[in-house]
Formats: sequence, C-alpha cells, structure tokens
Amino acid sequence: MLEYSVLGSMQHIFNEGVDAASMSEWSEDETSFMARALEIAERGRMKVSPNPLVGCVLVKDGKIIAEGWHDHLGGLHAEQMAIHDAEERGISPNGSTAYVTLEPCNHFGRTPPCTEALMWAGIKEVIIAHEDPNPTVRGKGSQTLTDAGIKVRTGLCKQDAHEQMLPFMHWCEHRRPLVTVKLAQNLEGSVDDRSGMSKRFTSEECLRHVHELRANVDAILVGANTVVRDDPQLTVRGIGVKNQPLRIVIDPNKRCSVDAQFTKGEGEFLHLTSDFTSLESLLHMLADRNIQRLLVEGGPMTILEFLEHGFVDEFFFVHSDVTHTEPYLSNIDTVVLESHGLTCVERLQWGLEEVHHYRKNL
Ligand code: AOF
Ligand code: ZN
Repeated sequence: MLEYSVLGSMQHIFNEGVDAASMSEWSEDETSFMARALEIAERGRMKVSPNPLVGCVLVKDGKIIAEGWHDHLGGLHAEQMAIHDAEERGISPNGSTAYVTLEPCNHFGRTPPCTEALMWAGIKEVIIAHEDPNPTVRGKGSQTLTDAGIKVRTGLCKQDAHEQMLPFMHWCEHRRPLVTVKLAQNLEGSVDDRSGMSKRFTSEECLRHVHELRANVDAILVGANTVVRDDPQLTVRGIGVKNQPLRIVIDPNKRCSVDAQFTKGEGEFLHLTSDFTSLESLLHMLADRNIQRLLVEGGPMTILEFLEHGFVDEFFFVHSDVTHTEPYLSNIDTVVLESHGLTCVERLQWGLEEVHHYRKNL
C-alpha cells in the first residue's frame, strides 16, 4: 500500500476489516470478504487508469473460493477474473456469492458485460461496495442482475471503495481530473535559494516518494517559471510504469526553450503557449483525454492560480529545515490552504522531510 496515494493509508481496513458506518448492517464475515476484495484491487494500481481499481472475491460455504481483480487496462474485469480463477482451481462458482467493490458493468466495452459472466457462472448473490457512476452503467448493472433473479445488496465498505476509486469517481462526477499539488519549502516558506543555480534541497528519500506520487497520476503540470529555472524532466524514474504521465507546461509567453528537458525522452508532453485559455478549459480538455488525476508541481504562482480557482483537491506540503541564503518565498502556508477548503488529514515522513497531507472533503 502506498502511503502517499489519494487513499492516505488504507491499511486500517485490511488489518481490521471494519468499515464503521456499515458495522450494524453487515456481518463481520461479509465485511472481511469485502476488505479482501478491496485489498486485491490494489494489484491493478498504476496499470488500470482510466478504469478504476476493482476487486472481487467469490464466497461459498463461508469461504473464499476464488479471487479476481482488474489487473490492467484492457484486461479482464475483476468479476470475470474471479470466475476464471474458480474454474482454474476446478471449483464450480455455481451458487456462490460475489463480493465486488464496484457495481458490475452491463455493457460491451473492452470486455463483455460482467453481469452476463455472473449469470452464466450461476452466482446467487452479488454484494457491491459502490455503485458505478459511469453513465454507461449507473444502476443498469444491478438492475440486470436483479431482473435475472440474483440477489443484489449494495453499500458494504462503500466509503473505502470510494476512497480507493477516488480519481475515477471524481472524473465521472465532475468531468475534470482530481488535482493533487506537491510543494516543498523550508521553514521560512522558501521554495528556492536564488543565491546560486537551481538545485534540489530535499532528501533523496523524499525524491523517491515524489516519484511514487508521479507514478500514481496521469499527468504532471508545471508553469513556465519552473521550466526556465529548473528545466525538469517531469518523468517517473526508479519505478516501473507502463506509461509515463503526460507532461504539461503552461507557457503563454513562450519562455521555454525548444530544447527543454520536458520535451525529451519517453512519453507525451503538452507545451501550452498561445493555445492556453484558462485553467478550467484545460482541466476539461484533460478530462476528455481520460486524465483522472493531475499532479501540479509548481511553481508557487501556478499553484496559487489553481488554489484561487478552487481547483486543488489535495496538497502534499513538504517541509524541509534547510536554510536558504537568498530565499524565494512561496506565499503559501497553512492559512492559505485552509482558506481554500483544504484540511490537514495526516502527517507523513518522506526521508528527512515532514509532509503535511491536506485534502478537500471529497
Ligand atoms: C466491472 N468490473 O473490474 C471494472 C469495471 O472499457 P472497459 O470494458 O474496460 O470498461 C470500463 C468501464 O467498466 C469503467 O469505466 C467502469 O465503469 C467499469 N469498470 N466494471 O464490472 C471491473 N474495472
Ligand atoms: Zn465489468
């Protein structure tokens, strides 16, 4: 489990298997089966976007007989993989209960409908954590199952499933990506020491966490000032990813060199110059390109723009205790974050740096 993900830390549900809100409605066994489905859904992390992470377990006579998860984009859906797993083990899924973290789909997409697979497999009951807000599904999956005489119950560990699928849920609901910001500064609020060449002032271990964060987003954005000063590559390094995030630079005054690092190497980039109109239209355009989670890495002016428009959903505020000879102040602090609807939900340690993780109530 990755501590920096939108999940914060989901470890509690895997350890305790309890979703407080559902305690009265659901048995302990049911809750632990769904907790397992949520746990195995994690195996698709960094591989399924723009699809959500989905897990499924099949239960017969009080025991898990098969497991499946949506492993990668274009791969089997969780339910189909679980049915396949039962067959491979030589166990009939007939008469079992499916615990699935998302309402089964009812459409022909990259795969045939999961509702049909469940019916064919003779599943007698389907327990769902969260409805699928995708317009092509939205209740139709549950309805199809019910019409076929399969018992359907929904809402077990719903909050945890929502958290796990947050970028997907947000994208379905708002048609714009979830915006995550990362900003590192020292105790006086400086993001750069202007007395010399630009250089990283946070620890090696902190950098590793930043790359993990990058590996969990679909796009990374910076403003022109950051490119001119730091010339970053904006790629994921040290972690195997199937696709590099889309690199986006906002540069309306055409200040970036045609030779800038972000234009090089593997992966796509978007250099927005005169074609940049507004953050809002950019976010909608990104959503249309299936970008569900965007990481804004700087600089402070770009981040403030996002904050002032109310577009920041999540903020990793990295605090270093190095001193800067010629500080460059961000003008971003706790008060600014709180005034834009963000609340500190946890404190993390990324190497030498303490990180305050802020979130909107999503
Ligand atoms: C499920 N089980 O494991 C997942 C579902 O293009 P496709 O065929 O991969 O379908 C993608 C949509 O299906 C996705 O947007 C979401 O609504 C649903 N994902 N559904 O029954 C799964 N990953
Ligand atoms: Zn499906």
